[in-house]
Amino acid sequence: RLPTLAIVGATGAVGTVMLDILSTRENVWGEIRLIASPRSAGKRLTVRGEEIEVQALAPEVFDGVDVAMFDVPDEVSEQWAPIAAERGAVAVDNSGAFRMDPDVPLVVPEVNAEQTRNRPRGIVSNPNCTTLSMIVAMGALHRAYGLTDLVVASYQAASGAGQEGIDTLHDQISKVASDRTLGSRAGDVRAAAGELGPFPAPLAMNVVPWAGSLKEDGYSSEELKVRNESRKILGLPELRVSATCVRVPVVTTHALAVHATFAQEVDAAAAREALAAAPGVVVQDDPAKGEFPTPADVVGTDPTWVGRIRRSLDDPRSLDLFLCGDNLRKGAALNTAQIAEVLAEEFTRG
Ligand code: 11C
Repeated sequence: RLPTLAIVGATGAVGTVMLDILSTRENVWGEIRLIASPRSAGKRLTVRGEEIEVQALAPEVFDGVDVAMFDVPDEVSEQWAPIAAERGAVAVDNSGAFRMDPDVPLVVPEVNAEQTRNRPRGIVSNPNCTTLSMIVAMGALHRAYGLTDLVVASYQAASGAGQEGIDTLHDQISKVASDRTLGSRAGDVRAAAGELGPFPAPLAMNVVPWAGSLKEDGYSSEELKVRNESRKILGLPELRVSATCVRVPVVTTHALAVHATFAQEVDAAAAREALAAAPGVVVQDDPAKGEFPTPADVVGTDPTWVGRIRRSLDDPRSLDLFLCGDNLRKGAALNTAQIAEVLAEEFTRG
């Protein structure tokens, strides 16, 4: 029997990408159930070429389910992932609710797939999209050289803030697009852009050095997630991480500028080779030809793209690089699907 899968949050921004991903990857699933809030129940959505009616979230929908994916806000996961686990499913959760729980593995299959088996609560967590947009490449470099320090600046897309983020960016762009005087006086973009939506400042014609909520010492929740999750996934509890998370006017695909320091000296050409050989990583690094990854070229693809790979001029143990990853695919739905496939194989093989 092929395992039964439930997708909770099937109608959201990540859920929509999940249906596309499940329709294009090798099929390892028997029944697929689509679950959402009562507001969306009754809608019909297509997955694997088959129309399925969305059911309202309730304990019974998990009966007989082997794997339940959650693409919902933290508080919904917090309440419902344990209910799915009680009913016998393994929950694969894409929220921040359980990531740092010592009894919940935080899994990126290219880096630590073996952790999937270590799930005393019946829950496996999927990392934050910003961490995920660099961690496959950083895992490959860590295996080659032994990572000790990470300094990260993110350039995060609006869709990290969900459909509301996407809609806000498009609305603002249409409001500012026709006025060619904008951008020359403080406040003129803010006055023209209209509603801020989920962002604390206008995103059109701007960059905003903020994502998430305010935490201790002035850091944002997003910056602490990059630090804590990188440590947990790489198994490096002492890794020194410094992150500044910034929102940019891109719809989808997060980018990151990374300064990584290692236990041993590094060589840019060898690092390029190690990255090119790593599953899930593509190197695009020929600046003389204008070749480097950009969100506009990467969106809709699965791998982590890496370019601008340089050995630091001031430290032979450090590399500077620029990475791009689709935050809704590898950053969310694809990684969740990959974790679920590891579980499906476990159930099918026994
Ligand atoms: C953003 N990375 O771009 C966030 C969204 O912990 O899963 C995902 C938040 C999370 O705003």
